[in-house]
Amino acid sequence: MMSLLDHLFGAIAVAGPGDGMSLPVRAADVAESVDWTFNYIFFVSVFFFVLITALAVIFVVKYRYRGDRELGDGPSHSTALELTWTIIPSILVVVMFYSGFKGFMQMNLPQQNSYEILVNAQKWSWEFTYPNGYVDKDLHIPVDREIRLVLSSNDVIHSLFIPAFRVKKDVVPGRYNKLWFKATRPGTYTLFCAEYCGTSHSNMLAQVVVHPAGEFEQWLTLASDFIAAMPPVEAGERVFKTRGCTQCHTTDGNRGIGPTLKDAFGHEATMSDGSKVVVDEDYIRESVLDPQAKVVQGFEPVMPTFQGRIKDKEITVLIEYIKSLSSGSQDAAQEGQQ
Ligand code: HEC
Ligand SMILES: [Cu+2]
Repeated sequence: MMSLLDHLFGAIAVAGPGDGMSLPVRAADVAESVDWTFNYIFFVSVFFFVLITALAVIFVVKYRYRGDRELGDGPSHSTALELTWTIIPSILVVVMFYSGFKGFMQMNLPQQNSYEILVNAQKWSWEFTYPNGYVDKDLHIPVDREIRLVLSSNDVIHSLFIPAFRVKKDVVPGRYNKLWFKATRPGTYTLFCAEYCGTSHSNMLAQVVVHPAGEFEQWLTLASDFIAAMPPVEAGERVFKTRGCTQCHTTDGNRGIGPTLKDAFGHEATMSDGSKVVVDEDYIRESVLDPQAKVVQGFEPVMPTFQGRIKDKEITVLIEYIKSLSSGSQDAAQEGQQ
């Protein structure tokens, strides 16, 4: 019983994380007005549901058929009653409209001086490009600052949904949708794709990391320099993860949407036309920039091109990482050098 009540009244919980079961934590400025509107509509609906159902039951019992009786003249008209049931619901729905419209405008009117991050969606990962050109698979933002996301898609319609911020926007190929919000609570939240977009739709997740005041710039500087700061294999692993390669390629020998990259380097792969190719530096580079040039036998040509979206030095460390996944990778590496 307690948990049922929790569930019902979770909707009106005002305070911090874990307080309400029905609605997630509120972590952005627009969340409050969204929740207010939601709760208002919810409780108005509950009130009328209970009232109307109860009256219906009472009337069914009270005025049930009890044999033929003389029916007197019932009341025909009551101005007071009709005014009441017209005016009160009108006020209730006008309040609904007002609060909904206010929240809508808050979300959709451009804000000044916002921090802009480009978002690119593709089957089945997200890419966030920061003003300095750094690209990450997760969304990092500073707290208490207006953020403007510019959304584009490489393939089908996706939808960017951050429940904790109460924002959701379609990501449509061929146009740029925009989204504004201001995060109010540092922490880590989940970003979902909310538009069914194919096989791995349910894995199309990203983290939203809201950095406390002052820490965001630090994070961005560190993150942007990682290739210089890390050994190539580690940097490559990071590129592999942040660029969404893991959505389709495993490194443990299991087949994914694409072939596993374990032991791929230095070995022969068979293409869809029957030809054989040795996986070396140039082949990996070509696979990343022009994946459809050679398609591995037994796989669909679904790998997106990274042409124009990945820097040469990122490809270089990626190659080092893929090399490190092969046993005897040293020999293979040397072969590749010749
Ligand atoms: C949407 C799924 C998908 C993503 C994302 C993806 N790939 Fe692929 N990849 C494939 C498929 C499918 C193939 C096999 C068909 C082909 O060759 O195009 C493939 C083939 C390859 C090959 C050739 C493998 C072999 O054994 O011959 C390499 C190398 C490769 N991908 C590297 C990458 C890298 C690096 C990334 C990230 C930058 C990446 N892929 C991202 C699906 C994907
Ligand atoms: Cu999607």
